[in-house]
Amino acid sequence: MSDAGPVRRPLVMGILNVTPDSFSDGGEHATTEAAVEHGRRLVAQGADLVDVGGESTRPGAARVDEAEELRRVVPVVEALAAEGIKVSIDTTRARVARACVGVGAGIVNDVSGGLADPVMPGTVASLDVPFVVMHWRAHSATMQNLAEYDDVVTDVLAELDGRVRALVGAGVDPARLVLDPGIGFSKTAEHNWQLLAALDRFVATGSRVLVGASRKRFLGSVGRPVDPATGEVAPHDLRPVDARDVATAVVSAASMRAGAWAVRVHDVPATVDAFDVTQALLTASGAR
Ligand code: PMM
Repeated sequence: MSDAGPVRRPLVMGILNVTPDSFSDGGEHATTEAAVEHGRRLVAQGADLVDVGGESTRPGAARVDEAEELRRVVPVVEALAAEGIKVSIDTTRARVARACVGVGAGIVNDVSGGLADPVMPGTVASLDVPFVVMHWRAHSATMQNLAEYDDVVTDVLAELDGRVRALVGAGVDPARLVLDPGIGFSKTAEHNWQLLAALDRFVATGSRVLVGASRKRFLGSVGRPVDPATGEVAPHDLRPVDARDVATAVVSAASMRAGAWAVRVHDVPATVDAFDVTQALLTASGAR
């Protein structure tokens, strides 16, 4: 046994999507209440922070307008923050980021890394909160047409480095930046696996690293029969979305071993379990 101290566990970021398909039964107030209640549950289950988002980024998804996004997320962020819960706001819009930080959000999580809204870099500089810079090439409607790389790990690292330079140039403190390889965004399943296998290269940049693989499609195709005609798993053969949490937890364990700062997940208990097991193993092996 070593006395080097406890193994570092990544933070657990619980996902709270405030979109009509997630909490849609009642009117506006009922939706807000249900979302806040779900946020509380995520924290009770072990989430360190709750990531509130009002716009779906599923491949092919259409955009929502800004007023609607604000209407969805601001009351939820405000209510959770008022209870002392740490909240990040998942948005590509500077005005949404500013409004949510104004009511208590402590992190801005931008899947476009500040590319989608030209005002975002300057806004983040003035808000002075941590900013998640995810690798992104285009909005959801077209992003899967852009899944082409010479070497996905090298290319994603280089494109993220470009974003970091632009953000720092706009006045953002580099210590505030968190890098995210953007699993599932303009990526094939093979690209996602290559990125996950190379997380240590992202960690080696010295920045904090966030991993968001939870329930994504590539986890639905693991171990499923490949259609010989297309070389892919047919949509009806994919593991259903709610049956991808064990696979997600395995990715969480791998992310911990690679030194990730945080993982973004829907099912918090499975990831907490995965971290407990990984911690026990690493402690027994004397690794830190
Ligand atoms: N993925 C989604 C949404 N937001 N944010 C970060 N930083 N990283 C991600 O991988 C990410 C994200 C899409 O997933 P969802 O629709 O299941 O929330």
